[in-house]
Amino acid sequence: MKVDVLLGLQWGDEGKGKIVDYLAKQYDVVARFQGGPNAGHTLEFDGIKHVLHQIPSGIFHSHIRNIIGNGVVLDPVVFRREIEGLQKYEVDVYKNLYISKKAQLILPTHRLLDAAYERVKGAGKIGSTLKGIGPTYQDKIGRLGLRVGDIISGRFDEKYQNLRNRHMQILEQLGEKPDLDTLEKEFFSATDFMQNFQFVESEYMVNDEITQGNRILAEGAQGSLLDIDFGSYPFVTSSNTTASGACSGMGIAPRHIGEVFGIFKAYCTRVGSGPFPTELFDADGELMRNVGNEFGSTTGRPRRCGWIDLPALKYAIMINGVTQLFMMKADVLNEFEHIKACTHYRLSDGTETDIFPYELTDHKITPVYKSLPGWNCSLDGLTEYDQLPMALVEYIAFLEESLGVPVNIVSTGPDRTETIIRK
Ligand code: 2SA
Ligand code: MG
Repeated sequence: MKVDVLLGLQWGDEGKGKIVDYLAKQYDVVARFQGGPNAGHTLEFDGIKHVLHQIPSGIFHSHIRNIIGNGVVLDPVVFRREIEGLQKYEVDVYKNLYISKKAQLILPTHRLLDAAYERVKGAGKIGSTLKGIGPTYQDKIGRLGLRVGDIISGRFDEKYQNLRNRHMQILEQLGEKPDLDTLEKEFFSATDFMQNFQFVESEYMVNDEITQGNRILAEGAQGSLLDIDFGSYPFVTSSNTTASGACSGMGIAPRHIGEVFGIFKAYCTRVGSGPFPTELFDADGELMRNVGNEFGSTTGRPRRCGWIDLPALKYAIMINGVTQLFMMKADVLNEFEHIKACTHYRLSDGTETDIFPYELTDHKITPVYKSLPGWNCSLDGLTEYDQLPMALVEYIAFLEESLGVPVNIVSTGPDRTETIIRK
């Protein structure tokens, strides 16, 4: 059996959580392979909205084994809070959740460093979620990090003190003298709590599942344009959010990858700083934000909104090898007379390109738009693709032609049931 990968193709918040939850019935395993508590995956069913940060979105299905892979950076304190939040829902987290021993731990001082680095950057700040993601991956690559397996190594305290002291020196250089007492109590109580869970060699587990013919879904977090290598650097997150991250973040070989599902919104959003060529600063952008409830599900920050960006999408499709597209939040555009799609960028020297530029910020990029008629009606209650309004079908046909990949799912609302499969 192959491992299918599900990824966001924009700057995150495309609706990955909803689709993982929707597709979960077809899988035996759901695994996260990168990111950490910066993610906010929203699932809605039975009138309740759930937001998951580090726990895979298959957790509400009792038949699914959920794995937090080695590529994840895990904050024990956030983990504990998430588990406690799930306890009222009859979710068997002790049985169905597995944590890689090789996942990196986010320390309280990683969070403090994240904030300090952002402060020092001033106007050039990344707009980080301040969850400690960047500093934790820095320590991973710097070969300094602590891993989940260290919690039970017998030398956890010593390893913790070494890294914490190092962090305190840096914080001091940056003019900070934090009091860690409360934070550390909370941290150690959370790492104790974590010991109730199954720590595994997740690479063995995943490969055994493959050998046994079980179906695995790798759940990406953030979006392709936030990828550390291919995103709008330096305004990116610190992990590989693209398909190759699923191999390194779970320990599976490229030949085991099957379908690559690319999730995108019918428009585009971004939270945090950095270039966003199709961003709207007018009433249209405001309408998208309000109708689409475009506020960060981790931080509550208002998300920047704009039209769909085809050069950026094509780039993400290429990097990921996307085999199927899923279009999310079509209903958010119900009220628009016209829908715009950016087909090219016009650069400051007047040339037009559909290549995603090396430095988006170096150019004064003007998006070149194609305008299409809006559908201007509600999508409530529609369950079949052939019930969709003609203008929406034409918008999808235009996207497929431009992007060269079929759109196989259209989401018409946040609830599990508001999902149309194209047969
Ligand atoms: P970080 O925290 O170091 O990874 O931030 C670096 C950049 O990555 C962006 N980023 C995100 N963008 C969209 N959604 C994310 N998750 C949350 C959500 C965000 C929230 O689902 O809404 O609640 O604000 C996410 N996580 C990281 C971030 O904005 C920086 O631009
Ligand atoms: Mg999100």
